[in-house]
Amino acid sequence: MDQFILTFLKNSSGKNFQQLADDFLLNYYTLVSKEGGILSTETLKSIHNALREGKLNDVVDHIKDALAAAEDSPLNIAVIGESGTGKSSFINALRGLSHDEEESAKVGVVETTMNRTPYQHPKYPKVTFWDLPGTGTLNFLPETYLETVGFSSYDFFIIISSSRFSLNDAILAQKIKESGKKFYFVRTKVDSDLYNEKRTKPTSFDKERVLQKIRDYCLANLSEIGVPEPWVFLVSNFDLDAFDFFRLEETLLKELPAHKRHVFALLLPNFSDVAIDMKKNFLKEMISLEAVKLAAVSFIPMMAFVSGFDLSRQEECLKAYRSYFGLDDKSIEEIAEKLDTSVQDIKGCIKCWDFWALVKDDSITAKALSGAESYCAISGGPTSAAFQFLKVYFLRLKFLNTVTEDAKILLRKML
Ligand SMILES: Nc1nc2c(ncn2[C@@H]2O[C@H](COP(=O)(O)OP(=O)(O)O)[C@@H](O)[C@H]2O)c(=O)[nH]1
Ligand SMILES: [Mg+2]
Repeated sequence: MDQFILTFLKNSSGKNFQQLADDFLLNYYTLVSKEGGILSTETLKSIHNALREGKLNDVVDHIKDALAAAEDSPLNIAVIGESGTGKSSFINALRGLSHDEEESAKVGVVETTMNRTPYQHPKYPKVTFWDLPGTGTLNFLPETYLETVGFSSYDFFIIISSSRFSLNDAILAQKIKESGKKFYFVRTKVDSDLYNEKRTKPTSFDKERVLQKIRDYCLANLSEIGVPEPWVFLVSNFDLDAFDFFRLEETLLKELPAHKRHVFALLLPNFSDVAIDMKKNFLKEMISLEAVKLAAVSFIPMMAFVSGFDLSRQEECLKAYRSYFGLDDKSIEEIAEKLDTSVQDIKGCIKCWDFWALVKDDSITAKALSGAESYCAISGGPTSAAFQFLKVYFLRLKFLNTVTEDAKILLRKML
């Protein structure tokens, strides 16, 4: 998006809005991954139209609304399954918590409650996982189950089993579908199936064949009980990087409404380079859209542009990025403990803790200055405002790149 923003700034009067609008679309598509970004097709169309017609006020409003919706959307995820299937473990894995942490869902506890239990995400209070009782109880009444658990409040449902899915699961899936919501089948404990298979058939053991067998079995089981075109994801709650966990995340991202994708992407655990990059893409999109918005604002008379380069806000931003990628104080302490080394040692291998080194990067200043100069040569506006805005933009991209590179470094150390 860099080039688009600089070009946008360069052509003030005599702007070719048609060209800008088309370039915006092209740039946007290269920015977001195939799962889509935070702009819905309709919003994207509205921004494109507003740009084409040179209605910069509308461009600003559409982007502002989209950014606010992405940041403020609550997400409620329902997890249904019998006791013992790995629901609590699955919820903890998604919340990035190990089982022994205080806020984690208790693992290995046989539930007696018929009620739903909420688990808030420790970093994103708008995200709640709901542990819902399984369908295997005598009290399960498909007609009233969804009403009882308050189905309308969930964004989607995950139905978990560590063996066969039951007829009740199929009935429930059908009801969920009728209510217009999405459901996904997750088959847990795949690691232990592999382990058992290897122990019993050490010579003929073939990992891929065993996985295929489990997958085929689940699909046959689901279609036998009447779920049309079932989707099932094989996971191990102990090893998210293995099996279908990432595919599950990609699918959920793709199927969520655009404004909910950002918060879902942020909560994804950093278990692999691709998972880190996926999260990074969403943050990059936020930075870029904010910059496009400000570029548009800069051409609107009387509209407040940027008010100085606020260091403490940049520091807050870096801190937030560190937290998103598990590089905050608490996480670093945990990593140091796991690796049996000191916090200092860990911080010494990464760059994202040196705020001043990042802020003082001369290449950022040079890029911002050159962009601002060409803007001001044409618009006659104050160089300083454009410079500050571009500096923040390039700096945030730099923060993001640094934090994600660091996250990958530590991930490799942990493996
Ligand atoms: N091998 C393996 N064990 C798991 C997995 N998920 C959960 N478990 C174990 O299964 C047991 C029940 O897990 P829990 O999360 O309490 O299930 P819940 O009753 O459905 O909440 C515990 O001993 C977990 O450690 C998994 O993916 N693989
Ligand atoms: Mg449980």
